[in-house]
Amino acid sequence: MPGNQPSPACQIMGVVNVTPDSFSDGGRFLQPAAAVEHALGLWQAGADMLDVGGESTRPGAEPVSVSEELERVIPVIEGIRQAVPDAVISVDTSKAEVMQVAVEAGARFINDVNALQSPGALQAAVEADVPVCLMHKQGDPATMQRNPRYKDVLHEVLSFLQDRADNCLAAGICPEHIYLDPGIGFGKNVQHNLVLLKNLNSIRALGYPVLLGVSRKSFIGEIVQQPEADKRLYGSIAAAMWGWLHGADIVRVHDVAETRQALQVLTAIAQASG
Ligand code: PT1
Repeated sequence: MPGNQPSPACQIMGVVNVTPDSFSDGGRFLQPAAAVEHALGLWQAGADMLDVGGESTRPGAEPVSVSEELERVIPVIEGIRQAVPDAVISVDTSKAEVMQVAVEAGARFINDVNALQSPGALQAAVEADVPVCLMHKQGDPATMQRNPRYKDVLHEVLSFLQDRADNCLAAGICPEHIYLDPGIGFGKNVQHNLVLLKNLNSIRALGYPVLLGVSRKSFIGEIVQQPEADKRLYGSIAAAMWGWLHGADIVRVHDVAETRQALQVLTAIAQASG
C-alpha cells in the first residue's frame, strides 16, 4: 500500500474541450467565443492552467485533420490570452504543427496523449521549450477500449514512461520540463485503471512530476453504475483526491471550483502542525 506523501501543492488543470459536441451552435460550426467564456470561468474558479484541446481522445473518438484542429484551438488560445494575459494555457495535442502554432499563440505547456511519438512532435516540443506531459496509452481512441490487455499493466506503463522520458532527455528537453501521466482510461479496463491509481506513487518515483486525468471517466461510471459522465462529480473528486495524496502534482478536471474546494481542505489538514 503506497504511503501518503502529497506534493506541497497540487495544481488544477481545467479542461477546455473545443470539439463540436462541446461548443457548437448545434450544427457544424464551433463557437470560439463560447469556449473562451467557459475557459475564463474555469480560470476565475481557480484553475492554475487551462488545457485547450481540439481533438477528442475519448473512447470511440475519431482523429481530426491538422487544419481542423488549428481552426478549433488557435482562436480559443488567442481569445484567452487577450482576456487574461497571465492565464497559463496548455495545448492538448499530438500534432507537431499544432504544438508549434499554439505555442506561438501563447500556450506555455504541451499536453500530448501520444507522448511526443507522432511525426515531428518531439522536435516541435524541443523547439517550443515549454514543459511537456508524456502520457501512456494503448492503441488509439477509436478502438482502444475494445479489449485492452496487459501482462502487467503497472510494469508496462512504468517502462513506457521511463523510455519516453529518456527519449525526451536525449533530444534535449530538460528534466524540469517533463511530466508523466499513466493515461487513465486510455486502453485500460476498470481493473487496469485501479491498479495504476493504487500504485501512482511508483510512477512519481520515476522522478518526474505526475499529471493525472480521472475527471468524469468511464471507470468511475462503472464503479458507481452511472452511465452519464456529467453525473460523476463525487466519484471524480474522490479519485482526484486519491491522486493528490499519492503523488499527483497536477489534476486535469472539468469541475474546477469543486475540485479546488476539496483540495483546499486536504491541503489544510496536510499542513497542520502540532
Ligand atoms: C488525461 C487526458 C488528457 N484525458 C492527459 N490528457 C483526456 N494528460 C484528454 C473515459 O474512460 O488523462 N491525461 N486529455 C480525455 N480522454 C478520455 C479518456 C476521456 C477516457 C474519457 C475517458 O470515459
